[in-house]
Amino acid sequence: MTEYQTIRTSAGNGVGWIELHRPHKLNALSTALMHEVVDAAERFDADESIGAIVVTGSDRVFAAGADIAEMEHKSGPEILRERFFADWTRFADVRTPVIAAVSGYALGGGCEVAMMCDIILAGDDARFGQPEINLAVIPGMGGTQRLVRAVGYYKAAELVLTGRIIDAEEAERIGLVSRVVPASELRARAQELAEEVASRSRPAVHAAKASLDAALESALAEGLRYERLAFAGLFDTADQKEGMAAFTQKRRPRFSHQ
Ligand code: CO8
Repeated sequence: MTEYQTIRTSAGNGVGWIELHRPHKLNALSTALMHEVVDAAERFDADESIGAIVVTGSDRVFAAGADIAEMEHKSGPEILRERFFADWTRFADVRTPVIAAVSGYALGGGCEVAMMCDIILAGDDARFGQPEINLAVIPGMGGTQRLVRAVGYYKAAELVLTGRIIDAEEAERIGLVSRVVPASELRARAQELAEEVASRSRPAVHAAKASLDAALESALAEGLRYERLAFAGLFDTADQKEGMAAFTQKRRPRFSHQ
């Protein structure tokens, strides 16, 4: 495993874990942390043995947002010239499904990182919000875009315009999280869920993730065309033959991920 300063990584049973680890700064997302998360995610993505990635924080905090101390004195042109935080798009672009396992605060950039993931599993102590308006800025890592798509315009507008922090129950009710579990079980449940995804045929999983992304990024007709082509493409995989043969032969499939 690579040595990282701001995250910890581990892997087992087809699942790669990325744990945000800046305990004294509530896992504030620094540039260094972004580079390490992107590096770890891309390494797991390139690893044939990994079928799902989990991103998590500590029990107290997933991430309290972008590192305010790092941003405080920047000018607008600097943000643009340095392409400040632009590399998070590489994290959002990995083809392997990513599960955010959120305990405690997921605020600002923390909430935005969670929304870059495919599934958000929340401990019952989780808190979500886009409080940037209190700093006289706005979300800058996709918050205004992904939150609208996740929960609809009116709820997103309320949260972004007031900076209100919501609990896990409300986040589930409005569709921001996939599922709420007892905080004490969060890691075990995330591993179980990730193993379930990792056990499926990788080509099908990658095609499913890409098609789901197309739903967020394109008009319906375009998305339907994308899905149809992706569906047809899977009929050239060994796993499709195995999956359908196993069904007709009433046995469990053995996927080769080819
Ligand atoms: N950045 C830097 N340091 C932070 C951050 C942060 N976002 N959040 C907490 N910390 C630090 C505190 O400064 C403190 O450090 P120290 O002990 O050295 O003084 C330590 O973490 C502990 O924090 P608190 O004492 O504040 O802990 P509390 O339990 O009292 O409060 C909160 C917890 C409520 C989470 C509080 O820390 C808080 O409100 N944090 C800031 C939340 C926030 O505003 N987040 C949004 C940040 S802006 C953003 O994410 C924009 C992303 C888009 C960037 C796009 C660029 C192009």
